[in-house]
Amino acid sequence: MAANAARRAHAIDPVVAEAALSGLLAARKTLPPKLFYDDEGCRLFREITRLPEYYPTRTELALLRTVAAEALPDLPPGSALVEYGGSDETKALYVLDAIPQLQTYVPVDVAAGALVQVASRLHRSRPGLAVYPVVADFLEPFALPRSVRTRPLVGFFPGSTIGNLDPAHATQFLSTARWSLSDGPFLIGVDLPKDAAILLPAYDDAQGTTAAFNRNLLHRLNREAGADFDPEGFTHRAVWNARQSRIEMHLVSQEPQVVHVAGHRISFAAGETIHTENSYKYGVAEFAALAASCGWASARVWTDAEQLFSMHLLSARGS
Ligand code: AVJ
Repeated sequence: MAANAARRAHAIDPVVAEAALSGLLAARKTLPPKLFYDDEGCRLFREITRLPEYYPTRTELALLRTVAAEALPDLPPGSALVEYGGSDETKALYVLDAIPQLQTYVPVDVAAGALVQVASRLHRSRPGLAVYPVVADFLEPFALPRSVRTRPLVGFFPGSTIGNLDPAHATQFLSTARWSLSDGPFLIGVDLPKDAAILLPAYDDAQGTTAAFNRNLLHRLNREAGADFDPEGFTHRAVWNARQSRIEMHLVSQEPQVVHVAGHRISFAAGETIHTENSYKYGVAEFAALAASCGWASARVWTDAEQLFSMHLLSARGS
């Protein structure tokens, strides 16, 4: 039994190892942000959303009250809400509770454990709601359950998660989503560019929760990818890259060190970084132009009074 337990503790998840290695073996080291969201990462992210410095979640929630009441008055009954990255139903409930034509909810996420919890919570709190969780990387094309495919669909992508994609991949995502949603309307939350004095603390909070969230990547690779990182040998760094209108997160190696990941030897110079996340910020006109290049019209846009965050209602052009 002890031997089994030991073997389990060192088991390598090939999907995680492969996702990590493709970035760590490159000349400029990166890790994909989707690796943030294991159980501990999801917990730390929820903690981030409650930080005083992290304005996006609370601003978007306030915005959603208005958006949900105004956005989709003519939606046909029997429509389904498809949420990209639906590992937490809080935001979707604003929409579902305000729009009675939506009796079906399809959260799509890679975090299978979180989806199980979403489904069981909703089963208790909204017994009339049909929930069809889909475990998938929503950046790739995925199949919707048969019983959902025939319904009118509404897309929902809150949180400015689209900011994780560089503009080329965002374009690809928006084009694919138009097809997955069969040209149904798409509500999407987009963080706005703003003063670095607001942006930087949001990604480098006083409590160190964002630093812990960033470092959890290394703990996760130790747990799941046969790695031997010393997570304390790396520090969290957030940078506002104004030219590319994005926040970057990095893990900075504090000294020269050698790390092993799934049998590969990876060496770090002192000060060398692993680039772990981009969070692109788009102005209203800028995002409307990006959407337009993918066949979407920004039919309506809501922003808060301080111009911190935006929500676009996209509708397929020519439909
Ligand atoms: C979930 C991608 C929208 O970019 O603000 C929060 C993730 N990273 N703090 C963001 C995140 C650091 C978040 N998104």
